[in-house]
Amino acid sequence: MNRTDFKTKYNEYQTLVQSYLEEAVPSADAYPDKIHEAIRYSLFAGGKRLRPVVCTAVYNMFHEDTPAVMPVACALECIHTYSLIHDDLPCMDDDDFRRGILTCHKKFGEAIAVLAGDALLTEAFALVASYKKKDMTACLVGELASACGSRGLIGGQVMDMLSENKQIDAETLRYIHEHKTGKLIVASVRLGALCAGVNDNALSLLTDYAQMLGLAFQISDDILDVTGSTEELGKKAGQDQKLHKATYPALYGLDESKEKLAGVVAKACSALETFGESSIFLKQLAEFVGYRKN
Ligand code: GRG
Repeated sequence: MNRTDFKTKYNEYQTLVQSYLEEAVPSADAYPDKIHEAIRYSLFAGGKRLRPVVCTAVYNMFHEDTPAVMPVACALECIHTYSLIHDDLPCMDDDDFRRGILTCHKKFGEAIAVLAGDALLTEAFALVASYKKKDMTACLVGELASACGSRGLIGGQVMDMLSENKQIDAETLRYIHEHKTGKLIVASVRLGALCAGVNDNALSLLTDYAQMLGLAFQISDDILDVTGSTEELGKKAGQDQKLHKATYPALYGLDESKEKLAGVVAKACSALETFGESSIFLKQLAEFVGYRKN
């Protein structure tokens, strides 16, 4: 699969996700319209749709009926958007721009932004519960819930906040990355695999891949905050340094961070070796995630 084929496939998955979300989320004029306007404002602000694309691609390695996994894939985007809305609030990172436009609280006020995030989190579980294989509902809900709770991304967010303006060690940095960003990416891969009904061995290999993909995502996010522009990122560049955040460049410097990133992308790819040809898209996805521009 060459670069163009990869991009075409990625766009194909993105389009499926976009269409499903359009129908799944109440229209902006549905009563009470203020909350639905806010939800749609953030959800359709032009994100990469990485998590649903990952989930869909993993499912698609084993099954051709790609639309079947959409409720679960789209649930991941709802969770992701909720986390961004809450992360941007004045009581957290206090950001004015996200995905190139005003943050939800800047546009709709803090109370509506909190509620829009809450509604997206809740809606995500309704979507997962609507997955057609009803004997899998409890397993899928459990997987997603544990990725989102205090032992998942909330735990990572807490440690990230508590580490501001502090010198932290490599172990704490790893905890933050594994939880704040990694858990939802790992859940994206595992949910796609569980929906596809893979065996334990395949699930374990895909989980290894997912852990490396999550780490690659976060190292590259840390690097982009230093090397990217506000225009490219759609949010203010240089914020991590300004807030004295725990990051790879802060702990290891830029050059060593780039070396570590290359190692992690390579490990992600090697976890997929046994899947052969069918894993080419996921391998290219690891490179895309590691070396993206936003
Ligand atoms: C529940 C408040 C709360 C936080 C949990 C996930 C998380 C912790 C916070 C999200 C905010 C954040 C800046 C996380 C770090 C990296 C990240 C997830 C960046 C944005 O993800 P992309 O690049 O964004 O996939 P797009 O806009 O493309 O979807």
